[in-house]
Amino acid sequence: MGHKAYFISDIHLENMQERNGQILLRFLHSLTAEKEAPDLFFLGDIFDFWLSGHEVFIRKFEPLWEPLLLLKARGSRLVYFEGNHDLHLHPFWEKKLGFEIYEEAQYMKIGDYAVRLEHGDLMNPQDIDYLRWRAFSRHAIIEPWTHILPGFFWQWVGNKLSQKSRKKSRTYRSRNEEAIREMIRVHAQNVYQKEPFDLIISGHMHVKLDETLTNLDRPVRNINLGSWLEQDPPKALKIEGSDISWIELK
Ligand SMILES: [Mn+2]
Repeated sequence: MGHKAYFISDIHLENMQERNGQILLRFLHSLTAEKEAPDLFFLGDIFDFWLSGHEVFIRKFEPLWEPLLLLKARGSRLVYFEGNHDLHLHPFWEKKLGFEIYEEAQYMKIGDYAVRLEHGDLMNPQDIDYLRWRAFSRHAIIEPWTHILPGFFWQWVGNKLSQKSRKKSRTYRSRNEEAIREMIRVHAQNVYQKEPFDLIISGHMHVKLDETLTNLDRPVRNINLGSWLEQDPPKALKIEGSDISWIELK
């Protein structure tokens, strides 16, 4: 079979000691042991908070760098779509680890498929508060301050923000799972009309979804990766040639 690519998102990792930190580390080490180095796609919100290239984050998640550097050295393509909890990643993730960084949706040929990839934080046009925060945090005037102001300050801001959003979104999700699925579906159909694809992969919504849309001019696979916070065991998506499958991680 062909070259392999793996996709994960929405781990919302707070430190390396928690269960998902250990699972992520084991997963990365297992990839370094594969015969042909696979490609790896992070679809955002891997960390509960990461901003710029501050030491405080680099030190906190230090065990991850060895397997990632090894993958890069072995020829893996490493791709990171920024989420709403991990942003302005260039200083460390691009410069030190060799990731390609994207802030917006991209189209890529992966395996046998034309794939649209995105974090998914623009799927809900009604989320006005979030869209304002996105515009603010990505504003050209604000961005330099994310690099200049010290990391411990941003870590404090990040903790405050994610406590708030976690509480709000957990209740919201449990009450609205079917509505969220419909939102992911409607988004896929809308963006398909602008530029078609065989497969769309998103994260952010924390509702795992894998379905085929049959109301477009070809069958289109619509996947949301869900979140490791709500999966036991957590899963990674794998594409190899024409094969699309889920891998359980332990
Ligand atoms: Mn998100």
